[in-house]
Amino acid sequence: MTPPSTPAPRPRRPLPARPRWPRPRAPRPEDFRAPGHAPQVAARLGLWLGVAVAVCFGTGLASHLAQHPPAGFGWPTRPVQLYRVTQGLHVLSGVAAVPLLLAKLWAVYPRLFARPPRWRGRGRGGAGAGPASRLGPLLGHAAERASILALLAAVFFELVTGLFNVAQSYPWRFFFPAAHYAVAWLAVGALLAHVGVKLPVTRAALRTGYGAPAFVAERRAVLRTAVGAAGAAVLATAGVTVPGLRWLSPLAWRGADPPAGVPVNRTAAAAGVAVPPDWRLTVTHPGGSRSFSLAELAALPQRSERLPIACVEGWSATATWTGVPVRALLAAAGAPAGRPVRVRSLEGDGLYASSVLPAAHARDPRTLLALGLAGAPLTPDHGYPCRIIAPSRPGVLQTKWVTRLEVLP
Ligand SMILES: Nc1nc2c(c(=O)[nH]1)N[C@H]1C(S)=C(S)[C@@H](COP(=O)(O)O)O[C@H]1N2
Ligand SMILES: [Mo]
Repeated sequence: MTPPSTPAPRPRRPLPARPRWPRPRAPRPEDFRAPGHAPQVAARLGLWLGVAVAVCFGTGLASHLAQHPPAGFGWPTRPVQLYRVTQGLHVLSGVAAVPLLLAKLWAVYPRLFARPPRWRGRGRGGAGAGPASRLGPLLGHAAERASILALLAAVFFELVTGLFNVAQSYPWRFFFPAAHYAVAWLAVGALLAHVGVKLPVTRAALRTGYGAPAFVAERRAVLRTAVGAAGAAVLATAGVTVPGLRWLSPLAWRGADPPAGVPVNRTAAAAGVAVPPDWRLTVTHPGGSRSFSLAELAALPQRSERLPIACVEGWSATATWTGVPVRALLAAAGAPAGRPVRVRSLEGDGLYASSVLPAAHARDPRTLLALGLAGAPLTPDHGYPCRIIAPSRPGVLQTKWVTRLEVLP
């Protein structure tokens, strides 16, 4: 037996040269090649978004004025559906803005990778230019970033808090109406600055159609998808306020509650309201006062009106309310006409425990102290024994469980 021969060592082949990967670097705007990232798309999305935001801001301001009328301003009582329409537009334009904003962000986010102009080295100032000539572009870049951050923060805050509000969820410590109103001004200021800065780019992008013919189809598709998504979001929620659309709106946050088809925003139990057996309505005015039992109110001439409750949360519902016209009631109490009236409820405290009927609403023949809804006495949750229902008025001011009307001097 011969021992197994050990094979002669083969000559070592040299390892292939290690491939030289390019050094990793941060992405640049040019790396994002999808045709949808074009200024032509961003400009058009910006227009749609601008319209949605303008409607949202204008109607939001209207709602603020209706709830907190400054001296000398009177929110009109006609058309009867006015507040319902403005608040519906407010909430639905906000809903439309969500997909539009996301699409706009997608279209422009590659710009976030644009690098600030160089501070040292080959500056833009050219040979011999000192650092001072480079400070301008650098500051400009920083200012642009800061303004976009402010714009996004403010708009996101408005859309997110608005959506939480319609869902009646308040997972924060601030007071929603005040914060939502204040930040709206920040958002609009930042938006106006942004539009001003971007106007030349936007104009140029709109003038060049969709750009190179090879990209037209895809750029159009991006735009259509975004606008289609906004439309779908509106239809999916519009039934909350548009009569007849409820069947189409699976995301409507309020339905038509039986039996009257009017949702209940705050139940009597939630408000801690218990009607005492000796309940009376007191009407006071500078010249005296008078009180009425429920039977006495029911014995006054009654009037029925089809009027909507239009909640600030965007939902609305029309129903037939029956009761005593407030102006007739004030006259029966010997109160002077043409004055604003404070309405107080049985709710001890709470933000909506009282409201003020402006003079125009107090003398409007369609403003009722309602005792009934849809042909039946008010249920406790809708405001038994009586509640205010006035035309073109935010729901939050349609005070339930009324116990006192104070004609203001
Ligand atoms: N006293 C009192 N009235 C109130 C409220 C309240 O909380 N307390 N909520 C208001 C709000 S926000 C709305 S939208 C309407 C809803 O009326 P409804 O529950 O009969 O639909 O009542 C208003 N009246
Ligand atoms: Mo409301």
